[in-house]
Amino acid sequence: MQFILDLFLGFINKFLGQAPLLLGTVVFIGYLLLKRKWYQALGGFIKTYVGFKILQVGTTGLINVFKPIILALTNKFGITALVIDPYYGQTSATEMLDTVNSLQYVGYVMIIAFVLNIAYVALRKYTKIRTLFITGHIMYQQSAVLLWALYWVLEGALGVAVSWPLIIVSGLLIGTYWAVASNLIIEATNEVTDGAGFTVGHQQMFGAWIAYNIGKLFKGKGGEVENAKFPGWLSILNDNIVSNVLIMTVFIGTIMVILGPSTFTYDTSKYFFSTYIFEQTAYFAVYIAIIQMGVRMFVSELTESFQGISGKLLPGSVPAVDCAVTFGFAPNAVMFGFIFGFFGQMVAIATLIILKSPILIIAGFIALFFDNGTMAIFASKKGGRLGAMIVPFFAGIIQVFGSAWVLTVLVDSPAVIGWMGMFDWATLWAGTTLLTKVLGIAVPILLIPLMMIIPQLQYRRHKATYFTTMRDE
Ligand code: ASC
Repeated sequence: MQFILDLFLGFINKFLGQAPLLLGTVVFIGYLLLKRKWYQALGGFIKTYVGFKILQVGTTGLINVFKPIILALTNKFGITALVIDPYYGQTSATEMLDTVNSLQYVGYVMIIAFVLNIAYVALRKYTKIRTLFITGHIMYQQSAVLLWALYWVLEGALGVAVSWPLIIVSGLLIGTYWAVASNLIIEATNEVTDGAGFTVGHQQMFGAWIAYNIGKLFKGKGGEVENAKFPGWLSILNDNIVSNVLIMTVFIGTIMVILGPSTFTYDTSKYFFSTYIFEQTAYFAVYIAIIQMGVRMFVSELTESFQGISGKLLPGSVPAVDCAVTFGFAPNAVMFGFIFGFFGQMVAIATLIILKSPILIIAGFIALFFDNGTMAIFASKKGGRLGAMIVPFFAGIIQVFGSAWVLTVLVDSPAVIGWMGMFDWATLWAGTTLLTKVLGIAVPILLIPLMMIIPQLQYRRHKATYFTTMRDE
């Protein structure tokens, strides 16, 4: 009896308790349910496992280059510098959860959320939800960051693994957000994309909805966005690697210069201080590229096995996909978003420095480009150039202040190097985390039925055409 119990517990801890093995198993079972051959299922298992391991090489690397710089800054000036970028948020989350042997629960949160989203669509007569969130890397990222944030403010002091009630609440909450927010933005996305038949499933869905509605206020007042001319060199910012290195060189490079060469140990026979700085800042892009490669590898397996299943269950649901899919419809607006969001973030960061905030925010490429780019597209649909300038500018300010605020309660968790920074995360999720710290788990629990009111209100406004956006009806 004892032997069987040990075997069972061993399986739970050493197999299902290990994130890459757990996710690999999910993919394996998914493929078998889809009636793939056993060797294809095995291939999926291996790709998922290896992808996850590659991801971990990237997150460890990112922490290793960044932590010494933050520590030096803290020791010298008592300031903690943190980056607002999804991969820094994700890395903080997974590394922290790993210290309490809870990394695998991110997979559970994601599965609970996805199953809930499927159930909402299946029951659409009652829930009024038409959309299925399928942006896999964002699903993983958000599951990880929400679990970390709620765990840290509710249970972190105990130093033990994440509790089951919290895993379940986090899953139900994030799944409700995926469904409700992507459903909210369907009509606006249809307008922005000339009816391309998808909606946005990303990190600024409420932000894009707000941007679209604020844009209406400027209707007819601003010029056209798409006939604006930009200088050619701006196009280099479209490249992830180039922009990551440039932004980090500006921000981290400045910090390293202020700290001075004596703070760092490097081989002076091989480096000038400047080339050492450039190597360090280039490493940020290196590790982000590695993280993205790993995530893409396991997420593409997960989505294939998930989607096969959901596709069979839910023909015609509207897919919620990456915000970048909208960029082709308004490329100039994206540039407006990047530039004015950058100005907004600079104003906010300067304010933090002037006010001697103990938390210094470092701008990250993804929030600047993808978040503000998306909001500029939605704002400019009705609001033209004026919308595309004003909305991202204020969004930039909010991204910095909201993130700095939530980081005040997360900064003591081990391995923290940043927060998402994306609009919904600097507002809704920052607020949820802060309120949960004060009022407890009732906050995330109550948020679930509260969010479910939104699709009901939407449905009331145009009952006759509401479901015709579904592609099978
Ligand atoms: C994110 C994230 C990315 C980008 C990408 C934009 O939030 O994690 O990799 O935005 O989805 O296309």
